[in-house]
Amino acid sequence: MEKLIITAAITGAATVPSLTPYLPLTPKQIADSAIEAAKAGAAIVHIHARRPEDGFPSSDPEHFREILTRIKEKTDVVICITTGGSVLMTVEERAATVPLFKPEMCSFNMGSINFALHTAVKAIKEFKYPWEKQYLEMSKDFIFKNTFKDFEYLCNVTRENNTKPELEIYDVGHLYNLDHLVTEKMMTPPMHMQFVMGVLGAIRGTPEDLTYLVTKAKVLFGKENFTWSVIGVGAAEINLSTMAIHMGGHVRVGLEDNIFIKRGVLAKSNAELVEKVVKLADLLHRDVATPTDARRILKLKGPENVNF
Ligand code: KMH
Ligand code: ZN
Repeated sequence: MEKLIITAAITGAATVPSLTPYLPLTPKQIADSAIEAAKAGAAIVHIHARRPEDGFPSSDPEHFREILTRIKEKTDVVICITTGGSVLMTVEERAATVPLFKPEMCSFNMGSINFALHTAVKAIKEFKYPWEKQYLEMSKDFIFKNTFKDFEYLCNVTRENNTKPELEIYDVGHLYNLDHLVTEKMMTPPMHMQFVMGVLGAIRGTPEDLTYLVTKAKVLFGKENFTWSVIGVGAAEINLSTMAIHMGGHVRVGLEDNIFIKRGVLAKSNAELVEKVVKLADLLHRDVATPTDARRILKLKGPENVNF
């Protein structure tokens, strides 16, 4: 079996600061946390930015620039920049970092969903920042828009910058959206998919759902034409990671997706979540990929070809 690529999703846009004091917020905190996760065994770090003063999701290129340059200074980890952004951004804003920084990888969301975060409100006793409560509550009526027009834009921008898309599949229909792009020759194999499981508004993180997604992807694209990884959002994180390690997939963990190291205990860092997967991989006899291995497995252009 191929080595296991661990991705660490450092801060995201769905976790709000009041959920955990360990969420990195400033560019320096985000970069330090990514470097620590890389040292713990992550071959890829998935990067969002936040406003340093209050942790609100940011699309400011200068916040990204600081994060990216700090990480590159200290490690050779592969950097995957979000184009998911946050609920209030247009696709152009969300993807602006791709032509600017020409990263090795970026996320590419494969369909529209009601990305619902409102249930998190009841877990928070006291809000640290004024924006958080409304941000969570408004998601009850929010469509995370990723239309065929948006796909066309992202296909062009990723192709032009030789940035490998990490295809975020939140539901079975998203595989069919991708199949359409392949048929239209807008997307060419080999492709890398990230099955995002457990978001309210999309597929859940059950074993049969993961098995179905992997099976369906093999039927549609042929197993030699793609690699895959899984995100178990929330409690599903470690269970789905275990399945993926066993099935030959790859794994993403991190405070963007899950804030607990075990039931009821907050993870103190992204590195702690990565370390848990490294231990799991060892128990399941799967070697962990270095960034160099990940570049070979995913056929990436290399850190010498980015613009930061
Ligand atoms: N927060 C994840 C559930 C993106 O950044 O483009 C999905 C994600 C999307 O990581
Ligand atoms: Zn993300």
